[in-house]
Amino acid sequence: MVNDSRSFAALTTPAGRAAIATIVAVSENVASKLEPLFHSASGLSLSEIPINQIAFGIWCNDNNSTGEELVVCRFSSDTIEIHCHGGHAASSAILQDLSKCGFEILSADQYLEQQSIGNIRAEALAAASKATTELAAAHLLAQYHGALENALHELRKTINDTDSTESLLVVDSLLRSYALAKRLTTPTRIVIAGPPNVGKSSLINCIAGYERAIVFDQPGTTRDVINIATAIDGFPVDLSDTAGIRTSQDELESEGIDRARQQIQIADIVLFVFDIRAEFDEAWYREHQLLLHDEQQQILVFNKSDLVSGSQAQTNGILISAKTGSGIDQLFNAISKLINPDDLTVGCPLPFLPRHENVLQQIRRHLVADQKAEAIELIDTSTKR
Ligand SMILES: Nc1nc2c(ncn2[C@@H]2O[C@H](COP(=O)(O)OP(=O)(O)OP(=O)(O)O)[C@@H](O)[C@H]2O)c(=O)[nH]1
Ligand SMILES: [Mg+2]
Repeated sequence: MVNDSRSFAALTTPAGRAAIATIVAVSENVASKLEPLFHSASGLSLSEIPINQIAFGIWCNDNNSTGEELVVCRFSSDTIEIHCHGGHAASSAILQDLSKCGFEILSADQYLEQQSIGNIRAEALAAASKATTELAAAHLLAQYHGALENALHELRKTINDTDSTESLLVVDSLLRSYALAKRLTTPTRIVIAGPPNVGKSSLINCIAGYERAIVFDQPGTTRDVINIATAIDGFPVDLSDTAGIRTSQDELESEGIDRARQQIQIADIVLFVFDIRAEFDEAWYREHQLLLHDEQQQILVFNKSDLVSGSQAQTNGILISAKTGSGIDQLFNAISKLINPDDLTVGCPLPFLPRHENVLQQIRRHLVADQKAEAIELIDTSTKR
C-alpha cells in the first residue's frame, strides 16, 4: 500500500517510437482517481475491473472527443498499468492528464528507485527496459528474477564454508559472464573489410535484407563507411561496410581507404572478405592482420561461391555467396561463437553493469588476500534491499 500523500506515474518503456508504450500509475485507490479518464469497452468502471485482468477501452479527457484506444491492467488496489500507442504523442498526453490529476511524473529510473526491490533487481529492470533484442531482455529479466542475486548469496556461503580457491573459481566465472553481458547490452562492432570488388557491400546488403549499400561491378565503388544496426543470434551488432583497400591515386578513394583501415582498428570483429575465384592475396591479408590488437577477433570469408564448382571451393575460411545467401548461416554461427563462446543460456547469473564487475574485482582481491570478512561485507552491501 502506498503512502496516501503520494501519487506518481512514469513511462516505463524506453524513449523512441515503438508499437506500445507502458505507463504505470501508483496511488492509493488509483482506480477511483482515474475513473473519469478511462471508459472500458465492457462498460465496467475501472474499479470494477478485477485485479490482474486486462481491459480494453478508451482514454478520454475534456479536450479529447475521439479518445485514445488502449489497454489497462490493475495490478493491485494502488497500481495500474496503461498500455497505449507507442508514439510520443499518446504517452505524453496521458502523462499530462495524470499530472493534472495530481500524479507526480517520474522518470523510469526514479520510478524503480521507489520500488522496494533489491539493488541488483532494480538495476536489471532498468537495463531490461533499454534492451534492444529479445535475448538481451530475457537475460536481464532473469537477473530481475534473482539469478545474479542468488549466485552472490551462494558465493557468500561458499566463502564462509570453504577455502578461497573454490570462491575464486565462482568469482572468475561470474567475471567471464560480464563479457557476455556487455555484448548483450552494447552492440558488437563488426567491420567488413577486404580488397575491392570482392562483394563486401553485397554482404552487408544480404545481412541487412535490403539494398543498404551500392553494389557495382567496378572496384572502388564504396568510398565512405556504411553502417547498419542489426542483431545476430540475439546479439546487437553495428555492422560497417568499408571501401575496398588497394593502392589508389584517386584522392576520394584514398580517403575511403584510410577510413576502412581506421574501422579495422576499432572493430571488435573483422570479417576479411576475399573473392573465392581470385588467387588468395596472402600479402594483403598479412598486412591488414597486423592492424589488429590481441583482443580483436577476425573471420576469414570467401565470397562468390556460386561462381565456383565444389572442388575449387576448398578454403580455410567460411565460404559464402552474398548473391544466393548460401553460407550466411555458417557465418552467423561463427560470429555467434566469437560473441558468446561459453554459450551461456538464459537464467544463468550475469553481472551486467560496470558496478557489478567492479564489486567482483574487489571481492577477488579480498579473497586473494584471504580477507573473507571484507569479501562478505561487499556482497552484503551490493545485494542489500
Ligand atoms: N555471382 C556473385 N556475384 C557477386 C557476389 N557478391 C558480389 N557479387 C558481384 O560482385 C561485384 C562487386 O560487388 P560489391 O558488393 O560492390 O563489391 P565490394 O567489395 O563492395 O566492392 P568495392 O566497394 O568496390 O570495394 C558486383 O557486380 C556484385 O554483383 C556473389 O556472391 N556472387
Ligand atoms: Mg563496396
